[in-house]
Amino acid sequence: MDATKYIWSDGKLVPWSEAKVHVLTHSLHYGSAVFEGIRAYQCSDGSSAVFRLKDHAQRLINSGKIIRMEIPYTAEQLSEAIVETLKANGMHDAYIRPLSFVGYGEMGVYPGNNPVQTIIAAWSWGAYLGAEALEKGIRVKTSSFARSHVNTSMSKAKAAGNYINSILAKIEAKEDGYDEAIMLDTNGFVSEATGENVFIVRNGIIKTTPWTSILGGITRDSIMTLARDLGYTVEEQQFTRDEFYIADEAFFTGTAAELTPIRELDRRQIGAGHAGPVTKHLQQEFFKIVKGENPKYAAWLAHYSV
Ligand code: PPE
Repeated sequence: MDATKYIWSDGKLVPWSEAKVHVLTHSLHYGSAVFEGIRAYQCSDGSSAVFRLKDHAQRLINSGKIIRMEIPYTAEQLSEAIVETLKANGMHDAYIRPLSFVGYGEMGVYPGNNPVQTIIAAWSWGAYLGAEALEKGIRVKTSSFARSHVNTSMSKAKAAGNYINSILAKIEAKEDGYDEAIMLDTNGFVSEATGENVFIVRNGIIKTTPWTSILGGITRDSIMTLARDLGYTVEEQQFTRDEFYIADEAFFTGTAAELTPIRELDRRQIGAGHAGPVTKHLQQEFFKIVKGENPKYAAWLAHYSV
């Protein structure tokens, strides 16, 4: 990651290298932080736009609510701060990382009256799973680690602590020679990947896992809306790994991963072994939307100029 100029820190723009915390920061010890991943894209008309800015800001607040962390900003205030950060850094496109965390004060699991701090960083982040991945698709393995039970770690919160589960699965997948892992839920159904939601296409029907043990991905929601608008049937339904094996197409969605095709799961080739026609269609239309080339979805874009 290349440094940019400033990080927003509770209302102040701090030089990148000076945005620091104490080593006894509560969140560093217990994972008591919530965060967002947001992308801004340069549009075809030369302007720039943050994709679904308000929805991301609101999800940060919701994540805080779930883990009993009160973030002292409204979604509007967070959205303004995000745009301010992009402008201060002169960024036409960016990956944006807001983070709210429990700061220095008392130690112990109980967060007590420790301050809740918020920062917003932005940097350039290219294709998350590699430049070729968006084109050719990736190789995936079913993790030996299950996604947490719905009453274990509150997956609807984008909480730092939840990512230990993802880190375990990601290390295992990488070391076993795969690009990414999918995790099953504690009932054995496909849940999501380490930082992406998952879709399969079979017999013309698009399926994604229901909003149970997964993060409610904003890209997932965008793709479901887009696909339905394009006339596809989309079902939020549980499915098993063996249904995945015989899917015609499969892909991941996420802010970082965008729409990444899956060409293999557990050494079974998925469909033709490269991005299928539905995947390609949705990917093309998605990239048009984020670049402001489809006026139908103008409400998803928060334009700004640098
Ligand atoms: N599930 C998980 C567990 C997840 O972390 C993400 C985003 C998603 C689904 C997709 O959500 P959305 O971005 O709203 O469509 N993962 C973020 C972090 C990735 C990272 O390595 O850091 C992201 O894509 O920004």
